[in-house]
Amino acid sequence: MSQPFHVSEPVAAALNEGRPVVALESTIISHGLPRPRNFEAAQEFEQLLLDRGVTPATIAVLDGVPQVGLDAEGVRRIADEEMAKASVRDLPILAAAGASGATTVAATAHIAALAGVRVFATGGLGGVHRGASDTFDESADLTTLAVTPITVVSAGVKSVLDIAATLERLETLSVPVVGFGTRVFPSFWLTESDFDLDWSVESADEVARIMKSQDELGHGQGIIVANPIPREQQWDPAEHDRVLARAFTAATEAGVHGKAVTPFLLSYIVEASDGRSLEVNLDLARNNVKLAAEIATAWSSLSTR
Ligand code: PSU
Ligand code: MN
Repeated sequence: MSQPFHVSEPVAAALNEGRPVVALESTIISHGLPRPRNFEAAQEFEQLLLDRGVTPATIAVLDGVPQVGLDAEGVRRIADEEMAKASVRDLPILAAAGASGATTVAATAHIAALAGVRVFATGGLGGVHRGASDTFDESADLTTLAVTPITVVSAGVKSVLDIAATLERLETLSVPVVGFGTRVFPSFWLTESDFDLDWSVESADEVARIMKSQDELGHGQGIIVANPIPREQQWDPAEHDRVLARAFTAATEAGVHGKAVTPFLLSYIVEASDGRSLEVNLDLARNNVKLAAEIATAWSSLSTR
């Protein structure tokens, strides 16, 4: 029977030979970054991996088929076309309709795991939104990582979220969270949040060993590696706080809800900061891609030994 998803030739070869592969999401390209920087970013993230001997597997649904690894035309499509923001629940609907979608962290993780990809780099995970006790708005990124064996490198979660509630939910869902070189959970544009982590790791090898132990002892959940942006690259905290306060007011006034909330806040914040938040967003994403390359390389040596 043919597979319900398509694995590109370079990704299939790398997986077969046990060489390192890193998954990349497409919602950040399609709905998280403005054009034309989004296209440059998508190409750059892939190139950062290639430069490190790692095969990129950018994931998206094109014409109904989940793709694991895009060719140049596929990368152009996720950057240029208007396509749906697709979480896990949207996948069968897009497939049946033959429609395209940019995959969130949740959908990317799900498809990557189906194909056997074990490491994934993103900017920031989704999480529990502020006010969730009224709106119930919690990203499916969290519940998906509870049942999906993939290691996600992320600069924590966006400070527009309720970080404390997000960490509590990850505890309930039994998703391990380790800080890379830190015991303080990062907050996306900022190196630190107000919240501490129980565990930190100092090397990519250590992450690979946790992955191996989890395969033996875990219940098939993911692992979050929280990778803070270096302090000298973080956004100015005072401007960050000012702009976020305005973004919340704007979102309330515009009445946005559901899956439109995250793209609305991100694009508002880019505009209101004159693009300064965008530069930090790109820096932290590059930083995560580079660390994911190291982890995938360590994983490939450990698992083929
Ligand atoms: N964080 C970013 N940029 C993004 C996202 C997160 O810095 O574009 C995207 C990711 O794809 C994540 C999604 O999975 O937002 C979460 O959306 P929601 O809150 O609707 O689940
Ligand atoms: Mn939501």
